[in-house]
Amino acid sequence: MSVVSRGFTGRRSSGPPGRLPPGQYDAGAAFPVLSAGPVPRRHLDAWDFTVTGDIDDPLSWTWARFQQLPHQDVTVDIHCVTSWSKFDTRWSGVSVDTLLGEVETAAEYVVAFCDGGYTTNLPLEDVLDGKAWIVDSYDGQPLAPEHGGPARLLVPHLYFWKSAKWVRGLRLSLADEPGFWETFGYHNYGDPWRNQRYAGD
Ligand SMILES: Nc1nc2c(c(=O)[nH]1)N[C@H]1C(S)=C(S)[C@@H](COP(=O)(O)O)O[C@H]1N2
Ligand SMILES: [Mo]
Repeated sequence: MSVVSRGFTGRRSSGPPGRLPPGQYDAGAAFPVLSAGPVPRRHLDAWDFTVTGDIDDPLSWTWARFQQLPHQDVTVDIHCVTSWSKFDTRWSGVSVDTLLGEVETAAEYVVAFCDGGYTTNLPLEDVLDGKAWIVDSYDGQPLAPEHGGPARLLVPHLYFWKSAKWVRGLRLSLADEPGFWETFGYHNYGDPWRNQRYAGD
């Protein structure tokens, strides 16, 4: 139920109440594509996913092995810093908990790295406890290349630039190292509910 009329609030308040972070609008059925460069194409035979950095023995999964890992269906809202949000996006993928389950590390941060060179940094705890996935399917279909296929990171509680497309691994580190957009003035953490768009927000 809404007390203010649609005409007064406009598109920014469309969608279920309480689901739109400050300054965001509901993109509805649209799913914009935002990429800093061309779409990298990698044959699945040449794909692997690696956990490296502060870890005694780096871990690596081929595409075939990755497919054998338990997948979860995830339905979440996503929030891009350019101000569109999208409700109830449906993904399937492997929880980062599954990938890091056996890992012993003193690291407190991770950097996601990708084909094409994109990186983004996150506190380790923000990719654990059911908060992040490596997804390889969207809306029941293999993840499209423009949206990060064959696989991307999905971290829905942070702005969508943290959800690295074409992801190839996570580097565990003791120190926080800003990634691509974080180096260019975007917020280091990026909580949409706290409007953390740019450094200093
Ligand atoms: N590798 C890579 N991942 C990326 C990006 C990128 O340019 N390269 N853009 C980020 C940004 S700013 C956003 S908003 C989302 C966009 O994802 P989409 O194109 O599937 O909507 O991907 C994020 N992940
Ligand atoms: Mo973005």
